[in-house]
Amino acid sequence: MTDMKQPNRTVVTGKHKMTPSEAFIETLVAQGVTDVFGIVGSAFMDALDIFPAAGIRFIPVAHEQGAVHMADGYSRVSGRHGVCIGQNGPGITNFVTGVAAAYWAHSPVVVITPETGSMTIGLGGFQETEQLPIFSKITKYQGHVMNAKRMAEITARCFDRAMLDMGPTQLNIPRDFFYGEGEFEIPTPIRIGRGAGDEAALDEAAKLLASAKFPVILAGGGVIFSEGMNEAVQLAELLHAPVANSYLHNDTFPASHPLWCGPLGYQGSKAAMKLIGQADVVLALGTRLGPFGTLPQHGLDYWPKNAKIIQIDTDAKMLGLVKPISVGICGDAKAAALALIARLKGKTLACQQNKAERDAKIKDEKATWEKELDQWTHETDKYSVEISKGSSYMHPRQMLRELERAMPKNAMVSTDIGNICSVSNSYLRFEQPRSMLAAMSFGNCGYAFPVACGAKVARPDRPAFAYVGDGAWGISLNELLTCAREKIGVTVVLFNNGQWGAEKKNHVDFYSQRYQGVELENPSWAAVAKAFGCEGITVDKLGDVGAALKQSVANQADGKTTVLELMVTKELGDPFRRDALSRPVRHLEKYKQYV
Ligand SMILES: Cc1ncc(C[n+]2csc(CCOP(=O)(O)OP(=O)(O)O)c2C)c(N)n1
Ligand SMILES: [Mg+2]
Repeated sequence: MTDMKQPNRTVVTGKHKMTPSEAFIETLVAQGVTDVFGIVGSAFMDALDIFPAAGIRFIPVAHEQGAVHMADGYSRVSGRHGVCIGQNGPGITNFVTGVAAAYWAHSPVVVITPETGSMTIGLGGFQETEQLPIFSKITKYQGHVMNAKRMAEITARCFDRAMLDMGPTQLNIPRDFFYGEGEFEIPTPIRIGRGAGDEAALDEAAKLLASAKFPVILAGGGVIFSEGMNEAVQLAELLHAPVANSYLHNDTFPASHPLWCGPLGYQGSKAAMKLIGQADVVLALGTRLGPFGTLPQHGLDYWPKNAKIIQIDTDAKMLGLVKPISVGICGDAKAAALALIARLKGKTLACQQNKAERDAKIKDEKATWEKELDQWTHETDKYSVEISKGSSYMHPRQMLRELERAMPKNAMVSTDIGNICSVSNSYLRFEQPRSMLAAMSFGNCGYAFPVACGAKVARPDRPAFAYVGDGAWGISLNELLTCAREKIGVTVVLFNNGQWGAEKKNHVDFYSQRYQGVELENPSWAAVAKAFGCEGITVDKLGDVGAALKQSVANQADGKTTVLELMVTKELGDPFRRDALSRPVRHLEKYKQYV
């Protein structure tokens, strides 16, 4: 092997003779790329060869879906691009689920998809499929290099557009286009500031807020993307408004703040729901008001029907899409918050007159909810009580409370799709942004673990945790290989209840407990982790949860991943989709008993 020099990250300026591979790599460096996730393939080997020289780490994964999820987690905690690459054909089709998940998480992931060679495309050669249609509905932009001389231009555009539209973009490159030569100039990255939005709309919003008697702020993902948490805090304090987090964005407002009320949505905070239910003006700051995140929960239909809604989002198409609004502002959450503060500061605000009264309500609702959570030690429906009777395992809610207590303050936590992961929503509280990495609206099982791995690569200084059910674990556990090989130390908090619980809950509620494919027979997951070269700890007592979590954090510092296998009962919390299921109706005689 040739002795390699130190990497050089100085991008060439002006026009230079280069190969397209060089132009591609120089553009990556210009865009600040230091890490790329993927599986090696002949399609991009010419470029891969010079990754080290450009100071780019290639992180080989076990499955390409894992590569996209890692790129997603990486971008969500760093605010930088996540990047992944794979082999044309099967490597690229393996990306699909990860890209759809990143799309709905608004993650600026650049998905590099080398394609079959331009001279043979359409002949049905090896590893050929049309790679653009597959991603057309789950990317913000698709760049196709149709001439090798445009390599730098199209590559740069994919990076620029991922940030501009906050979502994945695809860079499709016929594999023969890495070869050859040309005169290239590496484009300077284009980053467009968004600003606060329309002046008249901001005036109107300020007017509504100034006259509000019970304003409530709903802090969404835009607060994070705009780095606007401090501004959200200032605005909330000025209005003395309670603040709810939008669904699965529990890290948009510091949980220790007296105005914080917790998340809305599935398994969210009753305090937040009851308080927003009383609002006369809601300031939806940086949120698209996704339909799933505002559904009735805990028997509370909390969305305030008569309140004036001010919605701020950088994507104008989201304004008023799901919920009727009074004012729509196409703007950056941070800049818009600052513009509203400037308009409201020093003014007489109706909401300041009755601040003490509102304060008392906030305190009261929060205390009531905390007390309810403390006393909610197990699920109380008939099925849950019956199934957990006599079990020596932990009740999920008690276990989640223990995890909450033991969680380091600067933790990054990804959560999967499942019943216990969903229930964890009530117990996940954060002080800083870029900390909660839930599987967002795409809702795919298998998201959390690789996302935590990617987050750890971006922020090795912060402890990383993945909350995963034992079913979803089966989809994602192959990335233990990546952790062991690449010395990525995360903690897998694995909820072992021996079932695909979230779906089983539907069998319980709607199908008279006729179970189909929901029981899981598991090996010892701790032993499996060890066989992969990672650490594994099985915990079945509440008293051991904190110490085990602490041990796993120490292991992270040594670059070791730990699977904490938490043995829990089979009880189940509220279902995901009560809104979308009905009791079965059968007309044919042979199916009549299936009701
Ligand atoms: C990729 C994918 N397949 C299937 C589903 C449907 N699904 C949603 S939740 C769930 C069960 C999750 O089980 P587990 O991970 O064991 O967590 P638990 O519900 O038991 O806490 C399934 C199968 C999904 N969301 N994503
Ligand atoms: Mg399970």
